[in-house]
Amino acid sequence: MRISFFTLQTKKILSNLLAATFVAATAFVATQQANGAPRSVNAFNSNWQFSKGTIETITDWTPVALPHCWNASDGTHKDYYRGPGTYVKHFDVEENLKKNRFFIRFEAASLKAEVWLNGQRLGDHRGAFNAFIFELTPYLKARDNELRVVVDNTYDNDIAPLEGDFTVFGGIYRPAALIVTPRECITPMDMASSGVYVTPFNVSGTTASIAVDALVEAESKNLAIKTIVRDCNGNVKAESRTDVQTSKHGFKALTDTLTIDSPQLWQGLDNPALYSVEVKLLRNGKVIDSVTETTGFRTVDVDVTKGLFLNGKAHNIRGVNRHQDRINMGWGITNREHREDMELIKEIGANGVRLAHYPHSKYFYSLCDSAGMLVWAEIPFIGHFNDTPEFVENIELQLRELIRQNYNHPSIFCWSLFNELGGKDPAHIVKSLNDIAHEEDPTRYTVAAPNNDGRAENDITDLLAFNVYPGWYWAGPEVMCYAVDWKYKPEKNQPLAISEYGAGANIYQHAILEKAPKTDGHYHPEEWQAHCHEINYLELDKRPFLWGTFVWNMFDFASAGRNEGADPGMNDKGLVTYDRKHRKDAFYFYKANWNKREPMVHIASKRWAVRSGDSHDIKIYSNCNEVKLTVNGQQMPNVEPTLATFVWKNVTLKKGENVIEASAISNGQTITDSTIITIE
Ligand code: GCB
Repeated sequence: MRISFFTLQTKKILSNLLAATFVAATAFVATQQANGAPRSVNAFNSNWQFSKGTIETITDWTPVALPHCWNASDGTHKDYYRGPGTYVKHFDVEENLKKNRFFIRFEAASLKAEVWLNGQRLGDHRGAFNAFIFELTPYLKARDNELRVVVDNTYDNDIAPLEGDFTVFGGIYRPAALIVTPRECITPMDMASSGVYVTPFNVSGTTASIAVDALVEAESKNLAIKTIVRDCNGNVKAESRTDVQTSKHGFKALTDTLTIDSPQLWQGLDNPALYSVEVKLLRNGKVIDSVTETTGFRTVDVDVTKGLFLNGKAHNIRGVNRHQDRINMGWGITNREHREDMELIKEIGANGVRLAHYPHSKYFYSLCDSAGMLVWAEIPFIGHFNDTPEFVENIELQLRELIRQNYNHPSIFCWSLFNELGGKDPAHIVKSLNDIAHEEDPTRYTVAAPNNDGRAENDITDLLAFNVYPGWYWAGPEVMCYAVDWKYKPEKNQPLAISEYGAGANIYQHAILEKAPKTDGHYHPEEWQAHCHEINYLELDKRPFLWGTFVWNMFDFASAGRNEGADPGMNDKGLVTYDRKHRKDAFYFYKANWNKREPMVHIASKRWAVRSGDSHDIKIYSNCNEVKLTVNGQQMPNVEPTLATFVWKNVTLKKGENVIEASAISNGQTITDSTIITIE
């Protein structure tokens, strides 16, 4: 009985969550127009003209749609185009120019952008990953407006990142929107955030409160907000109206507090319950604008010896890192590719994700909300830095933008301030970033990912994590035990995680090696990656004080400066290939360990179909208790697994074709896998 009730509930929640994802992703458009408020958000992605270069040099234009990335095909070449690119779009305006305000919001443009409307410079934005917005109203005409955006991904001393193991793709690579609001409105001008900040507090199974701040631009008296909190079925759970005015981020803020009885908690993968928070701006009691955001009720506590707790339950993160690029698309991916990535991350069974090394698309954070993934969000402060006011101002801006734009996502539990800093002492910059993160958001942890012990900047953040590669860049994979234990210093009261570990692999290269291949060489056999992860993970899993472990990386990614493995310009440490078509063996090792929902059996090294030698180990990953193996129809004696890995040692294979069949039974259902190994 209990089981079927739970299943029904889960199904219902899942289907509601799909709807919730849609609402979250299209919140501006779908919800704000539906309630009759005059705000509209209009996709502004079609009918752009593009050319590399600046207006003075351009002769030819190409029609493009956003998202657009000009390095889609050369992003893995070491001399990929880094320079300016110009976008122009002509448009008319249907709305009443006098009654409305008009804003252009870009979700990202790399690395910097300068925007003009009808020959008037509106401003610029520096940083490749956050959204930015400009008001068009003063220069807008009813007919034939020209919007021009000059984007430039040339290396810039003042803009982070100054280095990094990834291609800095160029273009307006995320969507754009034309936002039309009434003259008095909830402002979209607070660093391109929604203007509504929702802060859950006093969260427990019996009650939860939220503080709501709506930032408005309005001179009228008699302003108020009405806030309506709904569960994922659309049932109203709390409602309130207030005219309390304060100020926030330099804007007039209308603030309210609401309490929900018996909230469904946002409980990770098991039940990522979401709530919508609709904020209506009222003038003399009449609705003049509204914005809807998504929230979730949860507590995250991290203890230096016991690890991470979600709503009081032990919940150490078993996660992966993600980069945002894709073969033949670069950074110009659509929601379809975001969803495909999320499905793979769900399939492997991860319960958290480090969105490295920079702010990712808001849509992806929303997918994490509805999937129940705990998210590590990050700014691109990587490697070396310039201790100049311009650079420091830029990295501080990127942090504030990340936080304001993504403040309401329940999945995000920490803000990461740097990755592997080197050179001169950056501690004063990290200290200032840490203060900014706490000032912007006192409810979340700060974290960082260094790779060296003993540096002053490592002591600053609330949580700490290290990038470690035993079994790849140094030593054997079993040295993970020392790598972790040397770094674990409970007396410092700074809970520890492993933010990166991993090894490269090419699915067309196969061998059983005794030690790591030459990592900068051209031979990265798939079997070593799997072996390295098995041994690394064995050590990590023995250490419950680690609040998180994050595989580097879920997907292969472009790194134009590399030339190793079989593909130049690539980092091949992904568990899945760059085109997302092939799951490497190490993917199945984690799936067998983490994904308890989908019974599976996977024979490793299937792509190594033709081999020499008459005896081979046969390895199978499975989340079932028992796996049966037959070789050429003959059943092998059962073996005991270690971490969901079943190994039959030295199995004799005949010359020619050998039929290998594996099966397991889970809940009365038989799961099988098979392959043919040809011995030459
Ligand atoms: C690291 C870096 C990451 C690299 C990775 C690697 O420690 O943080 O950006 O891609 O190592 O593969 O070398």
